[in-house]
Amino acid sequence: MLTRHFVLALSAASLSLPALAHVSYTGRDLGTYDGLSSTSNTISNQAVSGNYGWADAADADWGDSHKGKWFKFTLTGDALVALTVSAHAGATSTSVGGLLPGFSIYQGIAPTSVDPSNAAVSYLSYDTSTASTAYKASLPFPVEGVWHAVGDFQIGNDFGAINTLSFKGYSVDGVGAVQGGTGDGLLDGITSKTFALGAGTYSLIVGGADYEAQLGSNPNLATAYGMSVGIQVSSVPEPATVSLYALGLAGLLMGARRRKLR
Ligand SMILES: [Ca+2]
Ligand SMILES: [Ca+2]
Repeated sequence: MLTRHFVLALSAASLSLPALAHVSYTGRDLGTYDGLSSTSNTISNQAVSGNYGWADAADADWGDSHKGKWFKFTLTGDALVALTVSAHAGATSTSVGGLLPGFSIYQGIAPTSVDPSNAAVSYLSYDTSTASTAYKASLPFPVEGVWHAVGDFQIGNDFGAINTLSFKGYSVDGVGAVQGGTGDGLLDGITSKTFALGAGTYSLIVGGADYEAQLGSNPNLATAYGMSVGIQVSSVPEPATVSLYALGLAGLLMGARRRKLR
């Protein structure tokens, strides 16, 4: 359990202090897109602690946000957004391969507050902050952490800021029922899904989908599992195009029917 409540924001010229495992998007901003053209981006060499975070957060008592890796992206207009999370194929100096990825996306981001009396101090969001603790106390059931992998949740910081993350969907590696959801049909270390989204800023939280891996007997409980995350943004088909297509299809079907009736 981490007890650090804030990180010092150093000058832009110097390296920032590690944010430990509080919610930070540093180095994990997938970009800003207008949805008018097709474009893509990939962030590699990220890692998450343990192979179970997503599945644990998809169960009845939710999960620890520290067991997910947080990314963000911004849309300035409607877009189709395809997200792909892949396990690293093999071990690296800082992580192993073998992640069974699950991810959820939400509209909204975990707040970071800059102390108005001391601009050098910023407060990151985490599960046991004062704001998150008050939120947990307001829930009608006990939770392990504030991360809800298959629904809305709130997370905040010690400065009192708290945001709702509005659930938009998930994708999880596996076949058939996976804790909290349905697998993508192929257990291969990759999971991908396309979402139709409107303008806004979104969080993507990635974690492991191996529910049993959280058992204390698991020797890899705290092992870092490597991943890469890809985003492919394309435009939403124009309604006119869709209806013309639909009209064309209807025409073809009518023609086929007429031929059949003859
Ligand atoms: Ca749980
Ligand atoms: Ca898969």
